[in-house]
Amino acid sequence: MASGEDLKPTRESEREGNREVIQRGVDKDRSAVISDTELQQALSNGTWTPFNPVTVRSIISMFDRENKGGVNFNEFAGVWKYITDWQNIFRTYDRDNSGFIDKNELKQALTGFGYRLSDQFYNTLIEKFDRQRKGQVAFDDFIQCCIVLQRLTDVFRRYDTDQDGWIQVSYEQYLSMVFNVV
Ligand SMILES: [Ca+2]
Ligand SMILES: [Ca+2]
Ligand SMILES: [Ca+2]
Repeated sequence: MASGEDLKPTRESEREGNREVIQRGVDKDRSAVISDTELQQALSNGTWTPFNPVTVRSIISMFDRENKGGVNFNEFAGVWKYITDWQNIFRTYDRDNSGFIDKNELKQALTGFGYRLSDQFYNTLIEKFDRQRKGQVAFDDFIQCCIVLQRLTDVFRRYDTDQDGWIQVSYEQYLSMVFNVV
């Protein structure tokens, strides 16, 4: 980049009209498609560890309409907005600005999204999504936690037609439910 323009996506994305600059920077091999690897390299989870590849895959597949294993520049606009929205949410709930979401912050976030979960279940969530074994979750793992929770809840709701929080499913229904998510 001329004039030493900073390509850091987190900062760029906050400015309107710079999406094209970001896209060119992220599309390292100039294929006009942004792959998992290219997106992963462009993203930061706020620590020195690589951005969760499972989260990257989830996000790409949400916006990749033709199943091409990446997103074109048009779809990338959606990807970038999605990630920026999550960044804002993460910052809002990371009350102590630690760069991590601890159990209480996660509780406030998910309660804010409308989930009603027990204290014990928050321990389960942290254990499951805390890839760095810090007892709290980084940005990428926070997104992953929310995506998985949302998908599982959607599947559950489809069966819980009377919305009482209970479902009765057969073995094969149960398998289909799980296959919808994994
Ligand atoms: Ca590419
Ligand atoms: Ca925090
Ligand atoms: Ca029910």
